[in-house]
Amino acid sequence: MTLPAATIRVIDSHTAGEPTRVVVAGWPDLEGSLEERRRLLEARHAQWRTAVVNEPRGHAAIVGALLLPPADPSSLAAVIFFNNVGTLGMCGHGTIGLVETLRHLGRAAPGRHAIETPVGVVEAELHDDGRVSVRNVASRRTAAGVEIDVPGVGRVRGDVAWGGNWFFLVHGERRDLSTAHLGRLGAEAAAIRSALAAAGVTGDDGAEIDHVELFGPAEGADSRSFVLCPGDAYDRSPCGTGVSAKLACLHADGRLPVGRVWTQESVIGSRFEAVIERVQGDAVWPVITGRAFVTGVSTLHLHPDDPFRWGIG
Ligand code: PYC
Repeated sequence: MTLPAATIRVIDSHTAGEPTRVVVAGWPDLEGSLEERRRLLEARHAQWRTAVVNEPRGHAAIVGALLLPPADPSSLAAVIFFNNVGTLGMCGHGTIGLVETLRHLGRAAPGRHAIETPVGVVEAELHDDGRVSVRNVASRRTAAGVEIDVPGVGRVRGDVAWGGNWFFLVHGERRDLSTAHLGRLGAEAAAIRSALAAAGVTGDDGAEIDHVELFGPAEGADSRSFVLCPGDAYDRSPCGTGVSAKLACLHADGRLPVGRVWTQESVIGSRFEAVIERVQGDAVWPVITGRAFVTGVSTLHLHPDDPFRWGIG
């Protein structure tokens, strides 16, 4: 007897060039708090994750967003973000993509909406013109001027910061942040990430620093960046959680007051506008604004005879 193909309904979008694939239906049930469900997704549903975002249905740059009913009925949604290697605490571009997807489905109107993520509740404001502003979780720098020796790169200095994920923000302004140098940028950033792990440099409670940011000058923006994501894809957008981490570092250095707009450009030239809305102690509350566009509405088929039904890798 041939088993029927499992089907998963997804909606694809991109935010400033970075793809998000929202899973609308077809994922097996997960029980518990959002953090417990995130751990279950990692431990027991890894093959569903790889089926959705990995080749042959996806690719390394796609961030998946499992749409779930919120614990608080006044929230718009709950979400667990994931990629080709695991789950993410938060995702700025993904939240913008999720809100645009819900707008496309007729489930989000302009206004402010709470969205539950494993690292806390964020607020997404859908503007009349289609832009979305994400009031992210409290972000902060946890270590400044960390120096490490990176094999093949040399001595590197940077800051460790939390913006919903853990980041290492490399000091210095480089002039080679362009798509012509993606291979070299990715290799250097990956070498820095490995050197941090080898040197025992972590986020809070030993958390792995799985994102690395390189910075350079930009024309008509405050800064340009290259962001390496955990599965080695680079972020096509300026990375919402990465910009949050950047704002925390700028504020800690006395370089960005509350309320001043910071424009961050990605390595492909797309932009987010960001602002620190409030500060308490060493924590800043960033608001990141960008726009997403729906690019596809599909049903993924996982045929039982397909040797790659669970994706490659
Ligand atoms: O926008 O926060 C973000 C993000 C994280 C990983 C990819 N994009």
